[in-house]
Formats: sequence, structure tokens, C-alpha cells
Amino acid sequence: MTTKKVFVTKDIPAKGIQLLEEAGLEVVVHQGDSTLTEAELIEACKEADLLLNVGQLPITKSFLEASSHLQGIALASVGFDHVDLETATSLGIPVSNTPDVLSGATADVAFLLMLAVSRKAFFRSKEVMDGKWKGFGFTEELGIELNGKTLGILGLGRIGIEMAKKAKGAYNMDIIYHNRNRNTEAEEALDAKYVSFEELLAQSDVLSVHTNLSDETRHKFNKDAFAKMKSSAIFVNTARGAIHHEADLADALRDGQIWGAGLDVTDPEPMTADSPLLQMSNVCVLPHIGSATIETRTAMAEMAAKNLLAAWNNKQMPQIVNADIYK
Ligand code: 8YV
Repeated sequence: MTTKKVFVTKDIPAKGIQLLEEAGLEVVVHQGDSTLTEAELIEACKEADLLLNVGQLPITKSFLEASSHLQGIALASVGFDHVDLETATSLGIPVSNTPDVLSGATADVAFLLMLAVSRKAFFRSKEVMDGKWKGFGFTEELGIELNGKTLGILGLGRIGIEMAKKAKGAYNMDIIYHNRNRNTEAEEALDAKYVSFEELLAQSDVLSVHTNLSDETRHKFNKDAFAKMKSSAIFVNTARGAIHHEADLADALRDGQIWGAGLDVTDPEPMTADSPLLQMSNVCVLPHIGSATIETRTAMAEMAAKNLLAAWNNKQMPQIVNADIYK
């Protein structure tokens, strides 16, 4: 029997590789910092039977058509907006993601951004670290407190629920949310109130985005949306950068339409060095570290590996996102 080959697009915690190798699979990991081009990915997958895709490397129609021999693609991410799922499904290639295991870590980063922006912590820290801090002014660059304020959540799913729990526990924040479908179970557990998107914009003191990127949510936070928010509001996005319109966000912050913003995701990613957001004291930008903890990344690698093992054994991937292939 020939050994099956798994191509992994970026290094992952050893546990993931170990699971694959123990099952007798040959694992090839793309080394180095550079992101693979589509042509390089096609070339790398010519000899592979399974693909473990780390990060948001696009899985395009042309890649899938050139790689229709793949027995399964496991994503090391919960989001799958970078995958042409329709083509994967039509070619019968199962695709899996990594839900649940990263919810707590990602909500931690949303919470961190909310708190850091509310106290301008990163900006102040940057001054100190750059040797520019000259002592404080009693009324300069003051923060705002979160206690008892209203947290609005767009997308009260797994990650949104974790964020709401933390905000409620730490600051007794009132939770309002907007979803495509109401989540009555979470409403009860969190004493959360379902509101329209317009109400979410108007009532939130902090508005945290936890929805996926789709045609419906692309640039949902644009000029019009920011204009409807409170001038004291903080906008937090740990989901996908393209859900907000970057130039409109910069304008809204500069013109005082909203108070601050915390971003773990940008569009493009990495953010360009000339972005006006990087000069603002009321903005904090992180390099997409939502799931970047030892515990979470290990769990993600393990989950992705187990999904590939299922595909290799002709079983349904436990975290499959295109179960339609079996219909
Ligand atoms: C990861 C993510 O940083 O899960 C997602 O959708 O965006 C993040 O957890 C990234 O995809 C790591 O592979």
C-alpha cells in the first residue's frame, strides 16, 4: 500500500503532525514565512491526498479543479469564507473547520480590545515604549469606564456568547444582540435582548462583531452604519476585516462619530503601514491573534488532524462544513 501524503500549508503544533504520522501518513509541512501562491499550492498538492490549510490561504475554484483528487481538506480555522465551498462540494471534496475550541481565546481578544481601547492602553503604552511619555495631564486622553454599559453583539453564536459572558461577569454589562436568527436559549442564559441592526447601532456603548464574512456582512459597518452609532461608542472586530469598511471607519473616528476601535482583523491583512488608523490614539490594532494561544492552536491542530484521518478512512469528517456531498 502506498503511503498517503498530507500537505500542511504552515507549521502547526507537533500534536497535529504526530496524530497524522502515527496513523501512517506522510506529512509535508510548508516551511518559511511566505504565503503560498495559488500555483505553488497546486504544485504542492499534486502528490498529496489530503490538505491541512492553516490561516486564510484561499481555496479557489481553479485550485480545487486542479486538485480534485484530494480526499479531504481540513481547515485550521473556524471561518471558511476563504474556501469556494460550492466547487468543493460539486467535486465531492469534504471540507472541515475547527469550531468551539477557539471560542474562549477569541472572545478573550475581543474583551482585551474593548478594555484596552476604553482606557487607551495600547496608545499610552506605545508612548512609554517609544520613550515619548512626558508625564500625564490630569484631563488628557482620558478613558471611559465599562461598568453597567451596553454591549451590542452582531452574531451571538459560539464566540459572541463567550464575549457576552465575560462582559457580564466583569462589568455587569447589558447585552443586546442582532442575528439573522434569534438565539432564544442564549437570550435566556445571558439575559440578552434581541434588537434590529439599527437598534444595535443606536444603543451599543461597545459593539463587538462575531459574525462570519458573507455577501450580507461585507462592509456592513460603513459610513451609514457608523453615523448611526453613539459618539461615545467603541467598535470591536475580531471576526473578519472586510466586515467593516476601513476608510469609513477611519473617517468616523477622525470626525468623532464613534469614540474608539479595537481590531484584531483588517482588510487587507496585514494592514498597510500608511493606514490612518495606525496614528490614532483611540485605536488598537492586533495582528489576528484571536486563536493564538498554545492551548487553542494545539486543539485546532488536533481537530484538523482528526478530520483528515476520518476523510482518509472514508468516514464523515466530524466537523464537516459541506455535508451536502453525502446527499
Ligand atoms: C486563525 C481565524 O487565526 O478561525 C478562524 O477563522 O481566523 C483564526 O482562528 C487562523 O485562521 C489560523 O489558522
